[in-house]
This record gives sequence, C-alpha cells and structure tokens, in this order.
Amino acid sequence: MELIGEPVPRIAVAVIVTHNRRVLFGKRRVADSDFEWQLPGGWINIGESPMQAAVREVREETGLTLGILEFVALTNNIFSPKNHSISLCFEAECVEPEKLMIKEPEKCLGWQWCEWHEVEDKLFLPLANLMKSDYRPFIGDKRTVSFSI
Ligand code: 8DG
Ligand code: MG
Repeated sequence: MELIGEPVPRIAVAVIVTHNRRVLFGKRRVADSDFEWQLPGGWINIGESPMQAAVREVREETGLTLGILEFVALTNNIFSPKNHSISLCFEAECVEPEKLMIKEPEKCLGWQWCEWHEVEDKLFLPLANLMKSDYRPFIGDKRTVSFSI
C-alpha cells in the first residue's frame, strides 16, 4: 500500500490457532534469508473488521477454518522509529487440522503445533511482545484482555 506523508502506526491481526492444547507457529520470512517464528496474521484491509481480517489471513496462509474467535490481547510493536504496528490478537480453535497447508511457500518455511512457551528463539517482535505479556492460551472464561504496551 502506498503511504503518503508522515508514517503512522498500522494495525495488524495475529491469531493464536489452537488444537489439542497446542498453538500453530510458522517460520516466516522477515528478510531475504532471515526467518522468524510468527503467528498467522497480517494487515487489516480497508473496509474489513479485525475479525474478518483474522479469518482471512489464517485461511490465506494455512488453509484452516476457525471456530469462534475471542479477542485476547493487544501488542504495541515498535520495529524502528518509522515502523510501528499494533497487533490485535485473537484466539480460536482450528476446526479441521488435517487441512493445514503451507499456502505461501515463498513466505513460510512451515507450520508447527507447539506448546505456548516451547518456541523461544528467533521470535517476530509482535510475538515476542505477546509472550512477554500476561497472555496465556486456553484460559477461556477466566480471561481478561492482555496488553503489551
Ligand atoms: P503485505 O505485507 O504482503 O502487503 O501484507 P500481508 O499479506 O498482510 O502480509 P503478511 O506477510 O501476511 O503480514 C505480515 C505483516 O503483518 C508483517 O510484515 C508485519 C505485520 N504484522 C504486525 N503484527 C503482526 C503479527 O502479530 N502477526 C503477523 N503475522 N503479522 C503481523 O505488525
Ligand atoms: Mg498475510
């Protein structure tokens, strides 16, 4: 997207996709030959709701369909002085895990179901921020929204 004038924070979505008490992480490209662990997600398109963006990004990147989405966290991601995003994070169970695919092989080396704190090295900044917040998956009714600000 073409940005005119001063840079502004952009809004992204990230999805904690769950199955059998594990979470889906992808080793995704952040530079030509550099990869980091990310949750599926991406930018909200103009005219879309955050939840629609979350469902679309997961479908585009993994082929998966989600159950009910729950808004669980917000992270404030300052990559550099002119590169700043806010991630709205949703948690949702995956309905048909056997449909998992690497739909964007040029952007993603692969997907893995892991325990929440199992993935530690080479974290994408928004995911590192979420891991440092008080957010934990699988809390259900006892949840309050977590902020990493
Ligand atoms: P584009 O960058 O290709 O134009 O858009 P996209 O299709 O939405 O890209 P993407 O590679 O799916 O989205 C990843 C971008 O979204 C990444 O460059 C930075 C941004 N992003 C955040 N926070 C988060 C997050 O928490 N998870 C994910 N997956 N992406 C995020 O700013
Ligand atoms: Mg995307």
